[in-house]
Amino acid sequence: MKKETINILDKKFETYLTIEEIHKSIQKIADKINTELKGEDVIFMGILNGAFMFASDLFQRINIPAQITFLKLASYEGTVSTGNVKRLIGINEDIKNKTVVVLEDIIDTGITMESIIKQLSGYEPKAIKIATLLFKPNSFQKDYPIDYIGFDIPDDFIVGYGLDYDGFGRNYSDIYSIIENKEEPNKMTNIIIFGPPGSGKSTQAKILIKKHNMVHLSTGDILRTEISANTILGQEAGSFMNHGNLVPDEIVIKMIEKKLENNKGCNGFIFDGFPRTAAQAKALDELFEKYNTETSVMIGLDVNNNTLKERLLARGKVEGRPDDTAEIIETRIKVFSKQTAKVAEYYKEQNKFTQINGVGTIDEVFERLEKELNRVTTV
Ligand code: B4P
Repeated sequence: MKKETINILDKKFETYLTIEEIHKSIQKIADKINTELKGEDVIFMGILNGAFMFASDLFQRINIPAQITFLKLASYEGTVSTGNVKRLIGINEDIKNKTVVVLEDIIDTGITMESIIKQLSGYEPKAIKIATLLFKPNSFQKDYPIDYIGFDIPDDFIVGYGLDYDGFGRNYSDIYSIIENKEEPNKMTNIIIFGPPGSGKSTQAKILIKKHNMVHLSTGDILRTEISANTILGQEAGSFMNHGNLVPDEIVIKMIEKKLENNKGCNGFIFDGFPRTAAQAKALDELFEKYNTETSVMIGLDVNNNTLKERLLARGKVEGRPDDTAEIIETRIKVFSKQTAKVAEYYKEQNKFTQINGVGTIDEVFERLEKELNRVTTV
């Protein structure tokens, strides 16, 4: 995603969610509501001012009979101080026995929403559901359920798409997060070597780390070490690997999380064999965000299937790896095209994917790899 910077009053913000991402997420919420609340007497209640854009975009996607109204929170006047709790105004409709869906742009501590629920309960609706476009899990202090969430977000201050900074910024269709006081991004270079089994990922990664002072993370190697040490993780992973299948995401992601934690502050990582699924790619982005860094580039090695099979069968003869047999190699190549190839799309969308020809001698391929990396990164 290309980040755009905007100024609102004295603050600077950068793109956080684009309108396309927002609409995609709202469509998912609408699909869920259309299914779950079918046959119910439904009334949507948008909380002003922030939720007006969300309410409008969501309501357009609702295809079950439903009403919509808007409510505002106002401070109590002339009475004792009530802290942050505000009075709900604008409930003109009879909501008795109806299913109310409260629409909020953002929920953080959850205190305001708790007060809304309490006040609405007095009108005896059949049920109260909550839909919020944005949710701050780290700030949330309450324990009531939130039925529909567009995005979980960190504690940053955000504007746009109905959200404001001192009354301004609501008109932007994208959502922006504040950049003031944010740390400078970590100067790490993080490279993902990508390709089918036998394309030379490990082979090239091993040469690359000799030349650059970076940390090599090969999920295949880490898993094989666990297997030979006969750890619980190894026993579990072995049953998948020996059949040529992928090890479940949660195992691999936890493993990577631990490695990143142990190598905080290094110059950068070279990943080979990871990420292999969209879930792993997403998890890596989230982990990197925690360390204030990001993927620099994914570089693909393009090799035809016959060459892949020849290389892996040759390695099978020499090293005797249990997954380097003709039948398991076929499975691994199929697993790659079915489950892993699409990971490249994830990085293409971020403009971070590039590819080189992976056929040739190891040195020839390395030369191409170095040239491409020099072109697109600072290694
Ligand atoms: P990996 O260890 O990643 O094994 P691989 O895909 O076969 O590639 P590798 O990197 O070892 O081999 P390379 O292409 O360098 O994965 C093994 C298994 O672990 C997976 O099937 C899966 O079960 C599990 N797994 C790993 N990561 C996972 C994840 N993230 N999620 C879920 N499961 C995961 O080299 C192959 C051979 O070709 C070598 O012998 C090499 O010498 C040779 N070679 C390389 N380049 C050559 C060249 N240019 N010319 C001639 N030979 C070459």
